[in-house]
Amino acid sequence: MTFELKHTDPTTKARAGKITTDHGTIETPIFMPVGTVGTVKGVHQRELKEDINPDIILGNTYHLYLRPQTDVLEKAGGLHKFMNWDRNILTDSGGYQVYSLSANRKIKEEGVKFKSHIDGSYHFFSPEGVMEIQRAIGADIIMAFDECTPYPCDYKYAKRSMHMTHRWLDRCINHLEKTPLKYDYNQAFFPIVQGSTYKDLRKQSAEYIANAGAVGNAIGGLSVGEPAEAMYEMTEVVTEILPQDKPRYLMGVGTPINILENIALGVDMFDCVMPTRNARNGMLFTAHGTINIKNVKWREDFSPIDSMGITYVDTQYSKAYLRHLFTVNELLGKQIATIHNLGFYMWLVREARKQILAGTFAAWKTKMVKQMDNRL
Ligand code: PRF
Repeated sequence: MTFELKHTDPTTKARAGKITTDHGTIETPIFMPVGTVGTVKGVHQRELKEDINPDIILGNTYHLYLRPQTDVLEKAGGLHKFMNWDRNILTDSGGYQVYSLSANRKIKEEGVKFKSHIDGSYHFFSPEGVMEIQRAIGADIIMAFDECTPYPCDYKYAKRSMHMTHRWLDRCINHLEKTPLKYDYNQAFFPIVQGSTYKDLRKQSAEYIANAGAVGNAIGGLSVGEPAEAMYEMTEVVTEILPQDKPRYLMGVGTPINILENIALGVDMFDCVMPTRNARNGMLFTAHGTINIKNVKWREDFSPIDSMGITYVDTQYSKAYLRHLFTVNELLGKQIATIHNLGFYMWLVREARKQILAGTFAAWKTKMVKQMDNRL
């Protein structure tokens, strides 16, 4: 994997770059649609490629390990072949998904014992095991096994957890060196900064992660309930330390506004379930704010879903029709809303890139943040 920094914004810390892997190029800043179990929910691979057109999507080790299970993915020749997706894939390590199980897991130095959310069976994830699973899934970018601390988190726990995440990182790196690639393309490995909302811990963690000398770095443990200001403050501390010449991935973030603010702080990669999950609940993101399409106010609004027309659904269907589909709980409603939201998120990061390259990012960001902070 290579990363080429094309331009850094003179007034903010926003960057435009280009990642190249064996599955193609990724223009940054980028948003990665979430395809947890090997599908971006409700979207055909053909629509994903032709209408939404992301350079990279995300999968989850935790879910894929439980179903269809690692051996099936290996027999298929990896996740790309299994799901018929020939562009980039990144897999999260399971560190966050296991943490979300709260009552059903036990974290120890050796690893995490957890109870499956599917059948209640017990499983164990270690840094070593997770590297092997990610080799078998075969994503282009694979993530370190970490502990994502909750918010709030007391200082003592955050510090202890951060040090364990660092020790787990060393174990991931050692084990990866001994674990050969399974397919005929390379895999890049990203370590993850933790440290909760404590500046000194974030600084320490960023230094440790930078020292690992990986081809890209991630920031975890944010967007877990802390105020947005705390998130931005932590991102800023970390991006000051992480190397300039490597991509930076802020995990699980966020709203369109969060994304623009973090791009301004020097983040290059994002993923979040928000555009897809909220779409299935009838929430639409637009350049002028959010829409609850289930609201009665759209009952007789025959105007297009979004006059910007980023994806074909925006102009092919009216708000009244989409509201109707949600009212009668038709599958197509969720599909249309998902394509719309992903189209909008992709537009947002592509437009951010254009504005960075044109030197107009700061003013555009201010305008967009104000504009998107509305309920229509
Ligand atoms: N760690 C991992 N995945 C993640 C996170 C993390 O801290 C987050 C936090 N927002 C989202 N996804 N491994």
